[in-house]
Amino acid sequence: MLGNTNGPDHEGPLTILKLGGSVITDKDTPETVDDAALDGVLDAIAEAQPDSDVETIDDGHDGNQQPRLIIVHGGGSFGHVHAAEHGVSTTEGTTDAAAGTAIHGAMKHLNSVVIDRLQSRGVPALPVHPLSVATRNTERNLSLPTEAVTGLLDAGFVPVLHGDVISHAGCGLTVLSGDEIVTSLARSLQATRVGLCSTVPGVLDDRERVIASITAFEDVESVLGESDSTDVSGGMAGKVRELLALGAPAHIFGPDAVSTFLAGHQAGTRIDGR
Ligand code: IP8
Repeated sequence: MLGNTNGPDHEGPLTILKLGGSVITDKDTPETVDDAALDGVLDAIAEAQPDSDVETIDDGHDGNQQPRLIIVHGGGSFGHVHAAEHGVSTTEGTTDAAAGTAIHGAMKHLNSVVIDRLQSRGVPALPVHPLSVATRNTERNLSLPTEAVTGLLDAGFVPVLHGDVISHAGCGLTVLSGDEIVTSLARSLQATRVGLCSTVPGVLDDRERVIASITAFEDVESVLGESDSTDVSGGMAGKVRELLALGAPAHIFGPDAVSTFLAGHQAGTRIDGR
């Protein structure tokens, strides 16, 4: 469990923001970006950047107190369409390299759109492709080394990772979801705050109202239903359970609340199991 609120002493607070694939793509049309939605969230990210100039962010040996940001995005109509076509999921693998490049290639394409649009807004975004660094063992445990990400952060960049296919012992390649990337990085890098930008404005109660705060799963179990702890692919119950165990405050919110979240305020549902 993480106890810190600001990361290691010499580093600034670390925020991890996930952009849901359903938010930034048109889920009904294969490999199609939802331009208005993507531009809206990227505008909010650009406006929240304290200083987009890499050279002025790096202050050498004294350490970098600048807030740090990692962006992760999901697959939407890019990765998921190809994954479904090839029967690949977080548990069903493929040993077909062409299937792997079809899924990975679609995600790289979406990632390049996100990166280009962030850079055009002055955000020093650079890609980190999980396929090249992450793996799962036979017990399904994820290993996601962080050096590539921390190296970019230390140099003042904004790393942008994405759901992907990765090697999985005994299965060939399986899907690594953006949510898993977020929780893995939040733990290993002791994130200060985590935000999941989703198509819904938060975790909803049985009358479709946003629940402001969740501190224990029992509080929402009757509304969300049982969660299978092995369900990493999206159900809200599983998501809430994962986020409660994170050791850092997490928020689930809609696209309109990205600015609010990045400004450090309450956005959507705050989930904090500490
Ligand atoms: O949309 C899945 O990422 P997610 C990415 O975060 C692929 O679940 C490759 C389908």
